[in-house]
Amino acid sequence: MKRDDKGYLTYWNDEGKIRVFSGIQPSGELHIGNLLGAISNWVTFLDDYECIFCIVDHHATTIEYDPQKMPQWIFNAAVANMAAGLDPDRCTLFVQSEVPEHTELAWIFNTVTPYGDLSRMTQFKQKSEQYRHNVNVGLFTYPVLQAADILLYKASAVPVGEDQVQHIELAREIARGFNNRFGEVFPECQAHLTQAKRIMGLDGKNKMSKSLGNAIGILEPLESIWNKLRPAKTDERRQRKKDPGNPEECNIYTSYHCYFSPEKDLEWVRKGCTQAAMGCLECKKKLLDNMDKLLSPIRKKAQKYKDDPEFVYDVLSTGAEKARGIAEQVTEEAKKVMGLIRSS
Ligand code: AQP
Repeated sequence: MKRDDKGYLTYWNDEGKIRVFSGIQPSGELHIGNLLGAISNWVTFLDDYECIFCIVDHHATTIEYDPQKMPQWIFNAAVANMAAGLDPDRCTLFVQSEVPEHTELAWIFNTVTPYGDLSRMTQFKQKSEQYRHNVNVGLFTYPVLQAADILLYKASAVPVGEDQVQHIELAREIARGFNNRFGEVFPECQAHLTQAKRIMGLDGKNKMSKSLGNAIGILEPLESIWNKLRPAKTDERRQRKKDPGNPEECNIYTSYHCYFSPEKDLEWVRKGCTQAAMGCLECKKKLLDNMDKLLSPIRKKAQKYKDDPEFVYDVLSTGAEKARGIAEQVTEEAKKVMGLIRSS
């Protein structure tokens, strides 16, 4: 390990590549926020980095869920990730609970994480409000497990959406805490954001989230997307068709940017909206067309994977085996410096 040009302790593998790690929860159908804020960004790392991506099922159990549905969510998450461009030949894709070292390292990190740091985490505050009837310890220590997920692979680069930046900063502090106390084992990981770092939900108020009922699924049929988009909130000034609106304050217009809409479409909305020359429904229909251009190739690819579940499970097993190979070595290294394994 050595310091990068920004001064962060960084790990390069034997081929001189930086390791990338990121995870996604199988807590429901993956949505456009996950696609544009995370997966599309992950794909850009495939060629130049050693990439490890994980379906983090232990994280998804920190909220109430239906155990009957979990296997399907996990399968669907794998399908959506691969269909969105995570080529299994160019990355490691696996399920977190198939590599037990994640939870072992999380316990180790619990002992070097200050309680005060964890209680400052915004996501914990939000989730403990959202799930008042089930504020479990796992929800509180979620960022410690996340630090273990990343550092178990000595990953230095972590592509995430904006909501996760605070957790990645904490993971870096945990690495420093461990290294200072026991010796240099873990890199100082850094978050890498996409342009679409916070996709808003259809309510126009909150970030798009699986659990807030404001999301559009990556694999959702077009008709169902339209049923959600049609009543979605627009700029309040455009309550009546003849009132001019302010596109910059409209969630529908700002969403246009996310679907790689051509400049001519943006211009069409700006003009039509400010001059009250078109209705919100017309604007939403064009948005639906643009969404379909982005999503229909992904849906087609996903169908192929759904028709071949054996292939999907094979990718996940191979991924878990590869991940375990690294995870076992790094855990052993950490335990040795902690005096938990005799160093021969
Ligand atoms: N709306 C979003 N905009 C941009 N990025 C997003 N991400 C999630 N929502 C948005 C990014 O997707 C990655 C995986 O997220 P996750 O599924 O593990 O957890 P999450 O952020 O908690 O997603 P949800 O949908 O909000 O899940 P629930 O409702 O179950 O809590 C992360 O990199 C995240 O930043």
